[in-house]
Amino acid sequence: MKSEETHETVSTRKDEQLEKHRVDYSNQPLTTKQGLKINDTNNSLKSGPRGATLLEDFLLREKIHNFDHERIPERIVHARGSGAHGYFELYDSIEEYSKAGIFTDTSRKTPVFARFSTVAGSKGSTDLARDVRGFAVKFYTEEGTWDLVGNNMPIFFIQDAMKFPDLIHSVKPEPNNEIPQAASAHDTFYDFVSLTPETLHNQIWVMSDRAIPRSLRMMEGFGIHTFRLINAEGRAHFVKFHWKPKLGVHSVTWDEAVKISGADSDFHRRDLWEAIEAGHYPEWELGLQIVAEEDEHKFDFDLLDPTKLIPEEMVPVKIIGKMVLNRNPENFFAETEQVAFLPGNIVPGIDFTNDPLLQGRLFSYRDTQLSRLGTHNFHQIPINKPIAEVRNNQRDGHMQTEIPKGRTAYFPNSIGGGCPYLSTVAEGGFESYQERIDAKKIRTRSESFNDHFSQPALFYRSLSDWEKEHVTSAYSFELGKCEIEHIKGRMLYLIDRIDSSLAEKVAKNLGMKVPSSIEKPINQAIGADADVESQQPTEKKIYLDESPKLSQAHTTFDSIATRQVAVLVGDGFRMSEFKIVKDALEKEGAMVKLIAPHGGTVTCDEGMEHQVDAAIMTTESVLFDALYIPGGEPSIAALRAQAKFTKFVNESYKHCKAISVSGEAEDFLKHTAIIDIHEDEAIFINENPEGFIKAIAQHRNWKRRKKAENIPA
Ligand code: HDE
Repeated sequence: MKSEETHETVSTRKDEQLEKHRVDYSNQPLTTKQGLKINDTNNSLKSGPRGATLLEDFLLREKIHNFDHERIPERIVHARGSGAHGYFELYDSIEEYSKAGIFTDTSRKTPVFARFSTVAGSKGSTDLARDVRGFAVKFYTEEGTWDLVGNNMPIFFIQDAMKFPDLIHSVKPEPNNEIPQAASAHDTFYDFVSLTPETLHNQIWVMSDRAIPRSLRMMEGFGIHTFRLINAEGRAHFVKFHWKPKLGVHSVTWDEAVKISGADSDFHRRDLWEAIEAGHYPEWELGLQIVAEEDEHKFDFDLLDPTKLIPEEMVPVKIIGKMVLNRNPENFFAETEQVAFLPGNIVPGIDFTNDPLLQGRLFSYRDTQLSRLGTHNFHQIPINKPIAEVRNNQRDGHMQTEIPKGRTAYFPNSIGGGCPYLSTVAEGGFESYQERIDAKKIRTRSESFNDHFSQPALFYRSLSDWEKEHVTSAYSFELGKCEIEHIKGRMLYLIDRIDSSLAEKVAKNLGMKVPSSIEKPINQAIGADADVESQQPTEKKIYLDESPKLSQAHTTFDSIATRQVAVLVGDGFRMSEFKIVKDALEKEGAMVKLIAPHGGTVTCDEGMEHQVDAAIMTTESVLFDALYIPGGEPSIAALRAQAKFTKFVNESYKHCKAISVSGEAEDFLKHTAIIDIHEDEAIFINENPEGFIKAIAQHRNWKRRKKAENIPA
């Protein structure tokens, strides 16, 4: 912080910094890159009106040259992403654990930029792929930038960075035909997974609803690795970082995900953008699981193993602050595409551990920016620029945008007065945590990492019935897409070691039997030199019966804020009924959208015109959370005249959504595939909106699911 500044002014410093780089072309003449005004940007310079284009045409060359180079390589993983600006605010100081300014100073609002992403798909792939979601946050703190580069699942597929290229090569489209895009359901992925049982924990999370979120605003985030917090006395505690969404953790069903991919493949990106534009700022609370250094070995798993989580029932999450995202980027490329996250970006008060996955990431992210952004000066790109002052002797290279003054670019120096000078720890200089190490240099995996079945089994045991059914269907779908029998067999063998009832159900769907043994050692992937025997997976342990916090059945169900409610109407719909429901829904923050047989406007029975949000031919039920149909004879007749309205209702029912109807709309329901309109807890007929609102907040009426499965939509 500069001496004349307060924390309040610092909180806007990132925005002020970005403002210096923003350009506004309104009311300005068009120029070349050299500032030359131009009078024609539609025609090239030719030898006569029908003649050849001349090489001399510097205007054409400059324009096409720029165009030729507009794209940069997409991220090798996490290519598809959406970002937003916001701030982080601390509730109470945790100086007992960390000396970081962001964790001790409650008067600060630290600017942040967050980017959410899928992992496997390309930049233009669907948002609704079954996949892990990236959850990366850049904190522009006063002591330097801290990046918390996490995912929406608390564990990872592999234990050592060395295996990352193998994992990613196996999940990406197959190299011979570049198929399938943004999908793990293919042979190479399951070949790798079935030979690498450490993947099974993250794998079962990907089979769960966590892999198909309803919204980026409705998913948790996790730092995954165990990190360290360091206090002012230099004492360390282990820590795991958690982001808890204020709106709870909610997902769509696989059937919806497949259909959303066709109806609006930007569904998550649009949802985030529109929520922020509408002033419904997404919020997450930051929580910490803190473990004393002396308790490092008291768990049944290794804290350094990134395929393990610490159940919240064993170490509760301490909520310490919140992140609010309140501003969309001005320009997708300049901000969301060029943002460069580095797990190695830490500040005094936070430090790494020896987690071998984290250790490898410390190299990878800096390195990858070179091929993506083309220069080691990527920290000078506005979105990446720290708000803390940057002064050092690192010089030159591609796209150096600063002009360092003076004769010296080395340390120590006397000509430059010894500047820039070093800071002591007391002055805020960074000092790595002094960890005692007494070991052999060795290329191996710790035996304490060998338990691959206990936690996937704990996860599965902790799920509700409907979540378990979704996991079963997901495995059946994914393995059903594999063509090679022995790969499916190996997977069934491994799933059986997680949970036999799950394996039996999946095997039945595949038309196979669960094998009692497999031919090759499970860990053949370890390699010739490794001690294969010592690294075989151990038997499943049960150290906790269930961890309710792992199930989405125990998330927050108290709000319908930002939920999208479709209202099906034709001309002549009954205004008095509609108004009561609309007002009640909007009071609770829901977004009410009119869907009509045509675009433009619809006229209600009171003669007023209402703007249509979407004509039925341009939209689908899967883009909404709930459905309301007001009465009015002509309106209902208009809905019946287009079969897609019936499909809309059938699908809303199939996906277990809350449905409310009034007046003649009750009759309309009788022409759909719904049978028991009077018995369903989330179908409301001529009732006041309170029950409907509660049902929307419940997200889905899973009790309906068996009947819903029979709907042929
Ligand atoms: Fe990444 N990862 N990763 N990763 N990762 C990248 O960095 C890598 C891992 C994560 O929105 C890349 O700048 C290795 C775990 C997110 O820009 C690359 C290993 C976790 C993002 C890379 C991992 C993540 C990335 C590609 C194993 C959760 C997107 C572009 C050692 C804790 C950040 C880039 C954004 C991106 C490497 C494992 C999360 C290639 C080598 C574990 C959220 O550097």
